[in-house]
Amino acid sequence: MFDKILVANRGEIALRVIRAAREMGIKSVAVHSTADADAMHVRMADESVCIGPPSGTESYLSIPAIIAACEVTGAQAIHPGYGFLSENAGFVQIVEDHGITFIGPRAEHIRVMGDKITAKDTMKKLGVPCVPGSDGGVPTLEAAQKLGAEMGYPVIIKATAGGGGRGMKVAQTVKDMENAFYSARSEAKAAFGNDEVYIEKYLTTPRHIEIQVFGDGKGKAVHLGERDCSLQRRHQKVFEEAPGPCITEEERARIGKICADAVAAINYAGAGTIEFLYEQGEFYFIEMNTRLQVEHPVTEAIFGVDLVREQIRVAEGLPLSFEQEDLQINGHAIEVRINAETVPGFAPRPGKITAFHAPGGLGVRMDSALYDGYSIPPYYDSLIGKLIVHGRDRREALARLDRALGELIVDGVENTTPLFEMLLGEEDIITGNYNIHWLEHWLEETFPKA
Ligand code: MV4
Repeated sequence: MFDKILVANRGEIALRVIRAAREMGIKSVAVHSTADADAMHVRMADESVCIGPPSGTESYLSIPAIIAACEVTGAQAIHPGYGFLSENAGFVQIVEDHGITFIGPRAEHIRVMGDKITAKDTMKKLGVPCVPGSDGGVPTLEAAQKLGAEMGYPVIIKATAGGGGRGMKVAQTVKDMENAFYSARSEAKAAFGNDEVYIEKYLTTPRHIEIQVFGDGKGKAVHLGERDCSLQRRHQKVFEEAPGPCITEEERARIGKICADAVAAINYAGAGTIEFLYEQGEFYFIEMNTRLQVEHPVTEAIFGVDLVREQIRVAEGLPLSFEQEDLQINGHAIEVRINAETVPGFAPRPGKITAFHAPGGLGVRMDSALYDGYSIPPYYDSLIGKLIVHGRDRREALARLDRALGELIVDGVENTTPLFEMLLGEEDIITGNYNIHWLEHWLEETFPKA
């Protein structure tokens, strides 16, 4: 059993991990940059270590500083949160080489899923349905054109080192192929130092449905249903819900079992998310995330489980604390991301919080590291809070979201709260009738040329 863990992150996710640790009787160590000396995660942890200057590269991404912080505090394990070092296989290797436990999957699984061609090939062999496309990398324009002709347009060209929407180009017709192919390749080279690309049939109006999985690292795994994360802007999710408004119980059981069996077969350890595009009743694998995700609380709400506690248990070598049959969905949950950004421009707005009041009451959870008088530093992500509501059904969750947004006070910095008040008035949001393009179209028509 661990008696002390280090949290290699900041903001609300650092609090999330510190809270789980405390409930388990485990002491926590916060690390922080000089810009975060007054941050809530530093106050809430049992101990803290300053690991560097404001820049993320020199602090939360500094592997030597984090390993040293573990050594001076005697922390036996590291929880990476999301972002930063959470999907860095090299970091995991170094952590393990120092006799410290990484709370997350093995380096090998992070590496496999980080290369999107290898991830897809692995999933395909494990029986997970994938988007039709090239078998592996496409080395030349001629090969790309041949595939386009065989598959039919539109097609999408993706960087194997990409993910999360970076380095993708759509070719609507054969005429676009030359441009799309070479620009995808050169963007990939510039962004990732790897110009390998692959090609898929482009799905025009899918939803983004992701399946939460959890493995014990010893061949056992479960799924915790899906989240619909289709409401995104420039590949940044803004609103997530579980269960997916368009997914039937039969579809969930079928794709869920496929995903749980796949991760069980590779002895996957801990939390993972298998991302799909969903169109006309079919699931198409696109990527797997080997971390705890920002939107994990909607899954926690409907299943009544603590996913961070479970991650820590699996890292300690304990079995999963639930079987698939124990996992029953109760009601509906929605998360909205409160970002310190303008609406509708989404320009970052760091600055001082002059008043903060978190909503409360039945079915309301606010995960935030804000407090009155806190200054949001300009160096990091603009996520300042997640409001998660849970109701007996989707209608109740929506009503509760409306009520909770009314109680929320975040004064001093512009933030995305007004966006959600507007979205709750939209028929398509009320009925769940949206896809991955809905939000950007709505923003364009609601805020013309803004
Ligand atoms: C696609 C696609 C359509 N067809 N692949 C964007 C992020 C990355 N994870 C995969 N992405 C997409 N892949 C095929 N074959 C459309 C997208 C996409 C998207 C996916 C999920 C959520 C929002 C999106 C917004 C634009 C494009």
